[in-house]
Amino acid sequence: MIRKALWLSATSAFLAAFSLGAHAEDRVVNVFNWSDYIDSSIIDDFTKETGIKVVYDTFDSNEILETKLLAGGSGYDVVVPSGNFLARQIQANVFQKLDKSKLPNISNMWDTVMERTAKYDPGNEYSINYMWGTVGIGYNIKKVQAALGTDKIDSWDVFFNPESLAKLKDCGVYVLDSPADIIPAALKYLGLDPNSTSPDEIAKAEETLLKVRPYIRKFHSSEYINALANGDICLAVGWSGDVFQARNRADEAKQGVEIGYSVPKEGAQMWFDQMAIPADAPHAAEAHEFLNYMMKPEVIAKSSNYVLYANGNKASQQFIDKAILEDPAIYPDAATLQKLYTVSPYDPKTQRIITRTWTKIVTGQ
Ligand code: N2P
Repeated sequence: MIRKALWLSATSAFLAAFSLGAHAEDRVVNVFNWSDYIDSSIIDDFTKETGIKVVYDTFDSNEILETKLLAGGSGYDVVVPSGNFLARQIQANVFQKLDKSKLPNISNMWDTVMERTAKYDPGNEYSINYMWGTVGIGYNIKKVQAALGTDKIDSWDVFFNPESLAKLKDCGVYVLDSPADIIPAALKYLGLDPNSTSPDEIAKAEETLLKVRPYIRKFHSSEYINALANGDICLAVGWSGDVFQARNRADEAKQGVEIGYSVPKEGAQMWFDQMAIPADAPHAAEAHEFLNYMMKPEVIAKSSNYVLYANGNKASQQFIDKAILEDPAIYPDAATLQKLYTVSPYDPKTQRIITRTWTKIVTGQ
């Protein structure tokens, strides 16, 4: 009897020690972020510094992220929706309020950006800005020159005018598979409100896109980086930093491919990608540590230097490469800011129209 009790207590001591050890090793944070959106050394450094393992997974569409979040039980601890999607996800109780006492580095954030993101997340209670950028036109300078007789692209007309896009068909055109990015651009091109919820106006955007549809090779939201860099396509409607990454990859490959990026004069969308913690995150404490780490000025500057997007951290600017900080297509100057608009979340009825419209455009019927 005594021997058995001794054995039992030894076993439970062993189990306790073991589970303690396992617990320490077990510290994990599951991060779901956009593709081509981080310098991976940041992840390694975070693990070295905190002992928290990062399981890092990527997506290239707000719709994919939203489907997972609304289903619940995604297992993710940190996700990065764009502001217009975040806003309605907050309404749907998808996120937990951030515990600001665990986020002292929030003092490094930039009030100008926080004022803008408060439009989606009032008081910035649920989210922290990761990066922000624009939707514009990435292009192969030489191929566009050869096809159009000019390499000066400053208007959406190059894309939305069927006569112009027809000339680029053979060298290849890719477009973001993202209705909330492309339909507002079409509305803006037509001189309409990019936030229009009028079915008639959305129908006009649809008509405009269907006219250029025959000249679009692919709708995809991440493949255009390599396609531009390799010279496989001559134009992509895409996100600013992705186009700049394509430019850098092309420069490194030294095959003579030169990539340009245009913020069209009619206006371009400015978006904000926000880090947030799902309400049912299994590792909320680790998620807060991750967010706080990402708000270290040197860390987030390293990310911007790599992904070529501006971030919402004011204190990081002293660590950002001068060429990036002074590039108005990345950190917009007053003249560029004038051209930028933001989008609001779609209400459920408009969302249904947008989804239907987008299916027609992508399938071309
Ligand atoms: C990263 C693209 C993120 C911008 N590749 C879209 N919000």
